[in-house]
Amino acid sequence: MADKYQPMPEHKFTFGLWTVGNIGRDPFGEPTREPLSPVELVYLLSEVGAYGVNFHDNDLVPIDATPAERDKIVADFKKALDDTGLVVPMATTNLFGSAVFKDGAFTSNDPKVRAYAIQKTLNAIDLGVELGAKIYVFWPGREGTESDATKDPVTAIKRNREAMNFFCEYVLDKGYDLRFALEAKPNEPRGDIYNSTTGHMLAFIETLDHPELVGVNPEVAHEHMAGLNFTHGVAQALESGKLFHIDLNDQSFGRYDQDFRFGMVNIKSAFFLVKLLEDYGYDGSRHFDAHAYRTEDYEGVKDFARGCMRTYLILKEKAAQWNADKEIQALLAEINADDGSMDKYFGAYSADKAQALKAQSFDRNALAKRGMQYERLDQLTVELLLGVR
Ligand code: GCO
Ligand code: MN
Ligand code: MN
Repeated sequence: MADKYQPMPEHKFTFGLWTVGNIGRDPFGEPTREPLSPVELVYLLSEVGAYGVNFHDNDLVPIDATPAERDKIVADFKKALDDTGLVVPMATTNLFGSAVFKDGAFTSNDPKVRAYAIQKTLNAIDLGVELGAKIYVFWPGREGTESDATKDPVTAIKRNREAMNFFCEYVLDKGYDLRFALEAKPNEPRGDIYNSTTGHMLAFIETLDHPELVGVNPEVAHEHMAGLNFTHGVAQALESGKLFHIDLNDQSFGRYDQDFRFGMVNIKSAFFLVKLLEDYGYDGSRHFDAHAYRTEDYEGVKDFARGCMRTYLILKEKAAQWNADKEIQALLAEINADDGSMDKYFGAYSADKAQALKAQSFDRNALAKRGMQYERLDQLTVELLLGVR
């Protein structure tokens, strides 16, 4: 559809090789699509108008590839990037697929597995940097337990920290222009995963040796799986300068990990998310970590990818419309009315200020009587989203 909702490079829409390359396998059924090669996926992404492509080390280079095979694969991939103009803004490590990671990677109880996981990540960082990645994601998919009899959670935190500190030093030592983004998920594939929400990750980052190199990669589905308000988590990351990357998709509350097309389930929460990102000038990738329904062929995969970007752009337009809507803005001005009489009590603490505030009298009952008009405001928002404003 040639209209104003066409993806452009400045929108920074990216997809993982594993997203459009998802072959429709689920725990109950066999794949429904033939695999495409990384090069074919680059051309598919170029056709739908994506800006960039991200990958796990083994999405691109099979885990058992020889060095010569690796070099050939990387060369072919680079050629496809050159041909299409696609870039690689982010890379990551697969620390969950191989059976060796059945008890986790950096938090595994087996020191040889922990060392192997660190080695694998060092190589994967080199690969990502070679292809131009500036953001490196850590998703602790297997860093968790089914039973807490099996692993000490404090030890797990320490192992995780030690690994992250090691990678920060590695990047500094190598002079790489690379920052890390930690992605939380509450469960799946482990019964419970450590650092289960974006909030946990933000707190963990502050305990690292180089917190300035590390931010977060929040994902819609993961916070919704935990029953949380995703926009609030993203706002916390953004406000503290830690929103390095974002995984957009959709998910019904209380379900398994669905990875649906962005905006497919909850348009209103997707709207407030897009509005937040656009209002506050988030300038990182808009990465879609989702996949097409298992019912689709590759034409359906393209419909899926186009749909993610198109919905984002429509919601971006709706956010601008909301910000320009006179009735909504007048209502907001009324809701936030401020005669300045309380200014003297806000801001930095002083003993005099505290003293004065304690002496101020408030008519609590009168204050409580004020109607906030939020019903009207939300209804106006719903009508705008439904296209009748
Ligand atoms: C999931 C995760 C992953 C990660 C990916 C990049 O639920 O499986 O979202 O898709 O985002 O491994 O680190
Ligand atoms: Mn996910
Ligand atoms: Mn993700």
